[in-house]
Amino acid sequence: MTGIVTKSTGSWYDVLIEGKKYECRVRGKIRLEEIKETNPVTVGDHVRIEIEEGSHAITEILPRKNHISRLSVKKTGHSNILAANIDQAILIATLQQPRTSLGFIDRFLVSAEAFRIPQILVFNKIDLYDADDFESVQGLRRTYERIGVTIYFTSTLKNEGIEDFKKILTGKISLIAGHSGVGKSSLLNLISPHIKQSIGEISSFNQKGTHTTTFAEMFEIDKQTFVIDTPGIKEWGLVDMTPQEISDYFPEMRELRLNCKFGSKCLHLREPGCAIHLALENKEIALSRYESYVAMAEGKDNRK
Ligand SMILES: Nc1nc2c(ncn2[C@@H]2O[C@H](COP(=O)(O)OP(=O)(O)OP(=O)(O)O)[C@@H](O)[C@H]2O)c(=O)[nH]1
Ligand SMILES: [Mg+2]
Ligand SMILES: [Zn+2]
Repeated sequence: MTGIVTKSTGSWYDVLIEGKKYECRVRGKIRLEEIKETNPVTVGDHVRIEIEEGSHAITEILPRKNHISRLSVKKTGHSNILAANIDQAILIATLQQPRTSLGFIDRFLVSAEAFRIPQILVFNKIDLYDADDFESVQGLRRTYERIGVTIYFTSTLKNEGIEDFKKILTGKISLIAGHSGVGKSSLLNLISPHIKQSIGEISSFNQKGTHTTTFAEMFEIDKQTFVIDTPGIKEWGLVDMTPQEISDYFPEMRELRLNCKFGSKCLHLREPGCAIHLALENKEIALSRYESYVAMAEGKDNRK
């Protein structure tokens, strides 16, 4: 039998087969294309399961069409896969409680762009934004819409933007990710009566979330529509990528770098008159995006 992993706890997994869920363990050694990861089986994986002595075991992971992963914080050199076989990657961000940094956003987008997974950015908690935040948000909208990222604004408290958010999910498998406390579970609870995720507190000490969702889980909204709620992420480390690969995953650099007079070896860091520098001067590339590129290409520890 083959099915789809809908929940992963690290020790057991829920596998959905024709509308029925089976609790499974992983048997023996599973072979994978990537060797270095902390979680070999992830939500969204298509797997083969067998029944052994009355219990169910995952015996094979079928090839993935894509996956989204980051560098593991706990184990150096290993990556942690958030989900596999998704149609779109949705980052829930906010400018308040807790603020999401542009570096974090850009590393998430690059990780999705590596597999050409469409990206959506949702700024939640707009009820908490002040005038400066709304001004920033206009700038962010220009920066991200220009590179093909769809951007939405929501408030679960005031029930704003929720209908539009719901529409973008229709007919797709969506990964929902972001820092702890940005409101991922709150948003999902609002869009479907079947989803009843626990909602956490924001710590009054540091205005951050308290890691309420502990396991990634996929929910069915209707026959064609699935969402994956994930635990809050503290840091997003890029998995191994060369500067050339990174610039390929910045859509605004992808074409330009082919015209760079320094050729395909150019890192676009300090080379005078390089095509990327010229585009930056002409404001065709946003400064914050270029800064994110530089931090990634130089491999700076800049994960937050
Ligand atoms: N003011 C305001 N608070 C919100 C909004 N959305 C969520 N919150 C609050 O933010 C806190 C965290 O919400 P959760 O939905 O648990 O956040 P999460 O992203 O799922 O967090 P983790 O599961 O820890 O990763 C709760 O106190 C929510 O009530 C919003 O739009 N406005
Ligand atoms: Mg949650
Ligand atoms: Zn260049």
